[in-house]
Amino acid sequence: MPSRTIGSLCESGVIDAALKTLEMRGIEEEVTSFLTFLGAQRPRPGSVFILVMGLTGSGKTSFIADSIERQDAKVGHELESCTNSMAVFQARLEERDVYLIDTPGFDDTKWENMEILTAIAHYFSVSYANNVFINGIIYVHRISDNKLGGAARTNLEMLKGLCGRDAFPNVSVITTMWSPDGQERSKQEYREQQLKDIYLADMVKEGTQIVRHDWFGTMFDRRASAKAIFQRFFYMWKDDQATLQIQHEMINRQVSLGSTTAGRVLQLQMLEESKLLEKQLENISESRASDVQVSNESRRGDEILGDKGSEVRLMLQEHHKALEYMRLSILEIHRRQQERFMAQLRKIEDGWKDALSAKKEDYRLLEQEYQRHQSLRREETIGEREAALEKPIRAENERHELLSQLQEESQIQQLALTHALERNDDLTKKLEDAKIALDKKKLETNSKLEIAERAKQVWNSPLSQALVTGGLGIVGSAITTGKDFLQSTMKLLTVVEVYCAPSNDCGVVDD
Ligand SMILES: Nc1nc2c(ncn2[C@@H]2O[C@H](COP(=O)(O)OP(=O)(O)OP(=O)(O)O)[C@@H](O)[C@H]2O)c(=O)[nH]1
Ligand SMILES: [Mg+2]
Repeated sequence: MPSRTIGSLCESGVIDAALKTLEMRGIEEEVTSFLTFLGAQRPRPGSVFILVMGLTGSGKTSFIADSIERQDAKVGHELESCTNSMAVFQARLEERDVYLIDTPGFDDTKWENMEILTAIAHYFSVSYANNVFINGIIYVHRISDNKLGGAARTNLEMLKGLCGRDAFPNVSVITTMWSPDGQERSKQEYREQQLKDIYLADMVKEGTQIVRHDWFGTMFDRRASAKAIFQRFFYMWKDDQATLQIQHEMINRQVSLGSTTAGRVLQLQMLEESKLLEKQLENISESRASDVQVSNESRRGDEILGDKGSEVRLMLQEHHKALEYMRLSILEIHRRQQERFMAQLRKIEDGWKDALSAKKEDYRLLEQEYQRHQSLRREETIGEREAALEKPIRAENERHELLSQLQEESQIQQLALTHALERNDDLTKKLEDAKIALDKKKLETNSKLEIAERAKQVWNSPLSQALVTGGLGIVGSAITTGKDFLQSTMKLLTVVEVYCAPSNDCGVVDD
């Protein structure tokens, strides 16, 4: 397989798909854990259930993730919209299944608190009704908060109302976000003391423990601290069971949510807030009525007041709706929660289906693109192959042409060579003939020279002197006419030979 870059993996969606698979596995696991917590799926014997509560941002999820080494506990997904942001994480410890139930924190907006309380009351009641018992409760408290007011106070009140006195020994308050040293730490230590002595005094008296999640430096230190705290409580709680007050009230006593201790705390706060909202609305109306001057400025002010009035009215409506909800029995809450759960699930399912259709369309387009690319590639390949085939053919043809040219040239050269050879033969023959002729000539000349030499000797001999007179005329005329000396000499010799014929040496020399 060819190596692929991260970039190409991202583009092809491989990483996306892998992450989605992990997320799906996470969702599947979380649903299973959630169902086990509700008792819809039987927990294994010895399973330990721990409820984790605390203000938003106090460090609940981080603590869960660190204490059971489940960093994926931080992954939030769509399912939380079904479970009102409640999530259950499972781990194995000492050969037991441990379930940590992460809950949303109560805050300043009371009608939202109502939703949170309804969800907690509902799920914990269902769980209890199905014989699933809570072993321990961890309450995470941010020690860095300046004062214990507003949402922090509501949270503590709700904690007490939900757990009840009987469950106080099973509660551990974990303080987070400690400063390492200095003045801030002194203030935090003072706040911790206040918690023990004032705000949580009743709980501490009943056995609630307050511990510091006091770590500085690395993530490793943070995890080590969380693990140590968690293990300490795990050994304390693993064989203990606590019935939360809200469970007892809603299941055993079958009271409405508004009649539970936690419900009453919230109801009281909501009524107080409703009164404040009504007062605000009254003030707004009065301000608008007294504003008689019709100027641009006052008109703008009136608009603002009108907007504020609508906002307050809407909040009041939510409050009344929430207070209405308080009167519902657990069965009615259960029915409504179930409806809500199913509606959310359908929404998620629709979202997933839409996403699937979009993915299918993506895939179809991709497939189309791929096919188009393949056919192009095929055409290209054929073209390339043809070109590849054409190349040697062309080369072969060129070679062929060159060969014929060479052959032609070679034939011409051969012919020329043959001609040349023939000519050469001719010339050789001619040369030989010439040579023979030359040799002959040489011989002739030599012999003639010899004769001439001899003639000279004869000329110089005393006898020839005697003959000079007779022959002188001939030699003289030869010289004067410029004729070949040899010819003259020959003639002369002929004369001499005539005279010398009887004896070759004529005996003249000897004489
Ligand atoms: N300094 C410090 N930061 C912490 C500590 N515990 C958690 N945090 C940080 O606080 C922030 C909130 O932590 P979470 O664990 O998400 O808080 P939470 O209570 O689950 O918040 P919600 O889910 O919104 O209710 C994160 O950025 C954490 O990293 C701690 O002990 N010290
Ligand atoms: Mg959280």
